[in-house]
Amino acid sequence: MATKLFKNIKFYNKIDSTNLEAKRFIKNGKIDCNTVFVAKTQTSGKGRLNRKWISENGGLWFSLVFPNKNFQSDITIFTSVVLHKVLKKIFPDSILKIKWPNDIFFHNKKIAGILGENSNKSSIIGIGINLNQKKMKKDISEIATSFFIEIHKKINIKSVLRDFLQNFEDEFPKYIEEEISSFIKYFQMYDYLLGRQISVSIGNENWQGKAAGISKKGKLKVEINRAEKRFISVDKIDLIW
Ligand code: BT5
Repeated sequence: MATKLFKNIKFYNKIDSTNLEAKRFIKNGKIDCNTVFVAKTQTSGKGRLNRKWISENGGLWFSLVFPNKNFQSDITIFTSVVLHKVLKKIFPDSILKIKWPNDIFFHNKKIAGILGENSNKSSIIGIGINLNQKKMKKDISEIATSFFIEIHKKINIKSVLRDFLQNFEDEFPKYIEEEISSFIKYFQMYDYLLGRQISVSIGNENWQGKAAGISKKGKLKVEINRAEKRFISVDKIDLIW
């Protein structure tokens, strides 16, 4: 399972959160190469802004850890492009879109999410994919789905991880050399928000307008009263139906 880029893979049956475990390893100086932490279940999975990430058996929950490396926030966009490519290859007929900056959507439901964090001069990219769960927990069943729910096929979780790590490794040099600009075209083909009326929130502030794609630097473009506003990171994006 290890690759040239990810030399060390650590498996857990149950852990609070693979991102938290990665942070503990970094803090204690126990990591000296790029490492992947994978868990079958997480008891305290994290979303962005400390939101809860439900991580039951059947999903793929893992974190990529790059010691002594600080990525920019567009690493989550790069990761969502890689993840989309991998999932699209495995499920060629499914309608998968990327919701800026860190979600994969199946029709109108979230099927995967990404959490990028910098900690102690290191980078952690946490990835959660709903694969074989037969149903989603009640509190997220309206907004989330799994591949099993959608296509009624059991998926080999380890082979999804293997594919993902290999694809990440293959595309990574391009990201390092050219940053996110060379992935914009791909992103735009599968942009979930493009052309939709959206509401963007940061803290107590809120903007409403039409999603107009992403910039060369990976910022979200929103058309508000005929002017364009660009966002580098936001707390929440909702569709206005
Ligand atoms: C994310 O946050 O989408 C980032 C998710 C990252 C999870 C991975 S799993 C491995 C690693 N270890 C961790 O502890 N985390 C990472 P955000 O955009 O803030 O979305 C969070 C929101 O998604 C929640 O508030 C729920 O509404 C919804 N949600 C929770 N669990 C979900 C699930 N399993 N599938 C889809 N949506 C979910």
